[in-house]
Amino acid sequence: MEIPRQIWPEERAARYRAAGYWSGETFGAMLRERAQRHGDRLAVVGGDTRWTYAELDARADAIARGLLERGLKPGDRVVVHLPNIPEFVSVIFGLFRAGILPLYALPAHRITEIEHFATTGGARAYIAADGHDGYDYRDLAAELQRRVPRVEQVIIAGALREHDPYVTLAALEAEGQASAIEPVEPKSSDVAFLQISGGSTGLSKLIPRTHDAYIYTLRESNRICGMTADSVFLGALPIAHNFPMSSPGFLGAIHAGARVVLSPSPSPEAGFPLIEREGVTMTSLVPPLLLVWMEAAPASRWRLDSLKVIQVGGAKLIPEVARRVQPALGVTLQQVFGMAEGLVNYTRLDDPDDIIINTQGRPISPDDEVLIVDDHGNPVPDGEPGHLLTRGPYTILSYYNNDAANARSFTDDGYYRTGDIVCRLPGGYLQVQGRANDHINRAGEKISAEEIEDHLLAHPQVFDAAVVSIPDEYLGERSCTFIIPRGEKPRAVAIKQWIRSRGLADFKVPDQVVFVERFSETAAGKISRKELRAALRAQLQQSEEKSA
Ligand code: OOB
Repeated sequence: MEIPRQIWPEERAARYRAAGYWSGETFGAMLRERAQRHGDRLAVVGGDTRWTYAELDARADAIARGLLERGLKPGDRVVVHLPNIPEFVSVIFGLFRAGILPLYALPAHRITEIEHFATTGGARAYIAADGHDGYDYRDLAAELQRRVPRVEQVIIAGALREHDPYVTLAALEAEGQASAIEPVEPKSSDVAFLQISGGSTGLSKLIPRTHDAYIYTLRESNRICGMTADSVFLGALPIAHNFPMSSPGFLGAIHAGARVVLSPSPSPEAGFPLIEREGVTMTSLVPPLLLVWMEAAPASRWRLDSLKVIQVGGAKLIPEVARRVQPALGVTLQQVFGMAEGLVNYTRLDDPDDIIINTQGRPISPDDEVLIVDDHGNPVPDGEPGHLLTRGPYTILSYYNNDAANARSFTDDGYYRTGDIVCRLPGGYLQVQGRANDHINRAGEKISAEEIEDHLLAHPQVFDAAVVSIPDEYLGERSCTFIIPRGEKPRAVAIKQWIRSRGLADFKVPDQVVFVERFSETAAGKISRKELRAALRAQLQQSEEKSA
């Protein structure tokens, strides 16, 4: 399998370099520079751990050497499956420094997803915590190595059980400290890591991001969001997500020489005490969590007044909620509309309230090219909804190792088809209207209808299944699965249990199960899955309205 690359047409690459967007810096060099400049300042806080920039830098060095000692090579891929613990940060900087590519899995992912990432990414190693949230990742590691023998090594950030054939991160670091290997700095145009896509059609795709392009977004995000060396960023959402990673996120904080505080959970119970104790100034939330925080804040015994800015994104924030953020939490709201493939939009801190409340911001870069087109690819007038296509200095040109998805998702002239329906307003601000494709955006977690339908069809008592998104007051959207039973009707709980038993993330378990005798068909005969899902959604909403 080839090493992941992203190669922009030379004319565009030259332009982005000349404009100073791509500065030639790598992640490894970035951390080294910050450690030299303010080595004694705190970089990462989490649990009982408090690492300065100098300590983080030394750990990253040891991890890089330890990985190379163990036979991993620059360009190799490693699945990183870690919750919000300080080791997340030391591990990825160790990998960056060795030129080895982390592939970020979410803590919620289970064997089926991890196997898919390891296989499509051609991963040679798996780095996981011992346990988190009542789940033991060491069991997953054993199953992964059985299924994907290419994953030769398992590194556990935590403790081993007796007879576990793995190495601990602590042991790897000790090996690295004793090693004389000198890691070779990758090029800034190299791919630094693989992100995973929301997976609108079928399984998640792998997103290769280069040092140059990603560091550009950090630098600009910091400027736009007011992240400085004096900021304290709280990682409340799982930091493997692109949003809390880089908009401006914990990597923005490291770029600024600021402090990163990691919360084991995004709940107010976990986050609020950390805000008071560490003097947190900034965090990022998805809309449903924002609601929970707004609800909890007035009665909380923790002081939250250090908090100045909250980025909210990942799913649509409704204006009625947006309007209440400043009064409820005493912070400036910043809406973020972004995607792991690249393009990120922000409302600016000094934008008028109307813009902050009613739009999802405008692009980071003057060279982000945004096209809004109708179903035939023709541009629509400003203010009218259309498909959002984009290219620019940090939006990818292709997924890794997936020709079919690339043919679908990119135009011949290099635009990424986002799948989002948006309107462009004066000043280039975008308003998200909806989506063209069938995924469910459940509190910011993206679920592919097709992926879940495939698992449901494997159930012996399922004749046919359709998964649709239903508007939900709390989650934004919830997932509802319609099932035509085969033979005896299964129980709804059995269907949910089935999805769990398939080794999938918990957020993919259907929120609602509805049994139907058949799917309606138009007079013309069979209808597309897309039309079918739309018809089922309308049907359910009608019957719910009637019963309300
Ligand atoms: C972020 O990244 P992904 O890759 O998990 O999901 C991207 C998709 C977008 O295409 C859009 O459908 C939806 O998530 N989305 C929003 C939104 N922000 C993202 N829909 C409505 N309003 C918003 N504010 O979710 C992500 C990546 C970087 C920064 C922020 C979010």
